[in-house]
Amino acid sequence: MKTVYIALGSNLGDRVENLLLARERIVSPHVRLTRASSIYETAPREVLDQPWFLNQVVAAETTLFPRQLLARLLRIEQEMGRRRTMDKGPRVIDLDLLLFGDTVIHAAGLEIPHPRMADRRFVLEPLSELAPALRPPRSCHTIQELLAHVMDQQVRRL
Ligand code: PH2
Ligand code: MG
Ligand code: MG
Repeated sequence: MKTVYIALGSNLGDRVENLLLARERIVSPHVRLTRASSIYETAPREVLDQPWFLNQVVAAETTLFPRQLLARLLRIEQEMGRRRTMDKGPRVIDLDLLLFGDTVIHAAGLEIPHPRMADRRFVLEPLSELAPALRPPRSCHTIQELLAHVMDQQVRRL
């Protein structure tokens, strides 16, 4: 059994409903959601010319392997109508695997810890609600410490 953290994001359609539906779908006999952060409205990063996002982070316990959980998340994105058109562009739902216990993976299509999480307040702010003192594997900083460096990015708690 591993403790994992998953980031949810949506900036198209009914964003609150999309997060809710995704959380419901993540749950299975092999994935138990244990905690959910608040929902944050966040300014788009990287691709700036797109609607504001709602972002949230959930903690889960799973017996799945990382690849199995990733496949499950990608499938939920597809079933919820996500079409991959523009990289980092607008989407109904985005489900990113942030951390998988102490596991480190650098493979095509799967990097854990998530390679950009440390630069993103829209991830660190909700994650810090659940695990402020957590130190990602191979990082010398806690989530709370990482968050202190990205406070210029615009987010507001719903
Ligand atoms: N996701 C991205 C790119 N930019 N910006 C915000 N605020 N929230 C996101 O979830 C997000 C983003 C690519 O996954
Ligand atoms: Mg993403
Ligand atoms: Mg993604």
